[in-house]
Amino acid sequence: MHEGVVLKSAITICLVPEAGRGPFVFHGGLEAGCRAAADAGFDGVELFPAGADDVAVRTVNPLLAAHGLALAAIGTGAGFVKHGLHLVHPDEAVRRRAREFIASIIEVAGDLGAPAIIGSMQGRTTSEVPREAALVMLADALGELGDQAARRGQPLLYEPLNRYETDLWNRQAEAAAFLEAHGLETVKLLCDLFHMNIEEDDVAGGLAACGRRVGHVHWADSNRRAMGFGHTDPAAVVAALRMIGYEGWLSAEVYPWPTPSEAAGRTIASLRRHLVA
Ligand code: LER
Ligand code: MN
Repeated sequence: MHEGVVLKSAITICLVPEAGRGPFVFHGGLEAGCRAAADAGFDGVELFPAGADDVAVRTVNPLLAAHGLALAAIGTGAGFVKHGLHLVHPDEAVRRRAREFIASIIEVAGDLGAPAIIGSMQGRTTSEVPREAALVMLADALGELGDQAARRGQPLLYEPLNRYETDLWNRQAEAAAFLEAHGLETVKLLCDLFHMNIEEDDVAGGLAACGRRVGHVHWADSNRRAMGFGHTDPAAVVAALRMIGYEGWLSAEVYPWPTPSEAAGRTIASLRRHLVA
């Protein structure tokens, strides 16, 4: 869909009933999601599975091949949504299970040639684990899990979230500086335009400031609807991504509003308009 450019289009498929109201376009199973993604013209899909043992993940390859799709990334957030796990939890046993949950998805994702995402699994501070201690835990976990991902030939994607979802890192450049300071070379940033609209002074400027650290983009408008239904300026975003030489996915992590197919169509329309020079 975008000859001559190296940005690729993806759309989200959620396989977790507990996240049925989450910002994912397709919720009706893997097969239907892949078919709809291909019909709408996407290059790939991003999956939000129940875990590494989710049978859908184990059987995704033939479906991808049948529909001419690639796998963009796999989310790990079901560990938080379904099991209450996160990486800075006060209970050491819960933190360990959080790492194990993510590690198992990194392995499956590695088999499938895709990166894993740490978004809500980063967690947030508590009275028992204040921010300074939480950041030590986060750096340690990102180091170990990032090295595991690198052994599978993939980056680990770390996603700053808006202030209502985490108080660890909300802004891209600050997260990039944290990764630099800890020598976390195997970790890349997932820049979600919805979170950035809340937290950054300037969305395009926030992307430009992160340069080679940008590893994945969630292509969402300011209101978490498909690009074109809010007030983000996609042209400025694409210009910033081209300026830093980003070569990767623009993945629609948006509400299925007003319908999944209209969200998909609006997303593809925004990409065609801004990616094809
Ligand atoms: C995950 O990619 C994300 O952006 C979160 O806001 C979902 O809760
Ligand atoms: Mn996101």
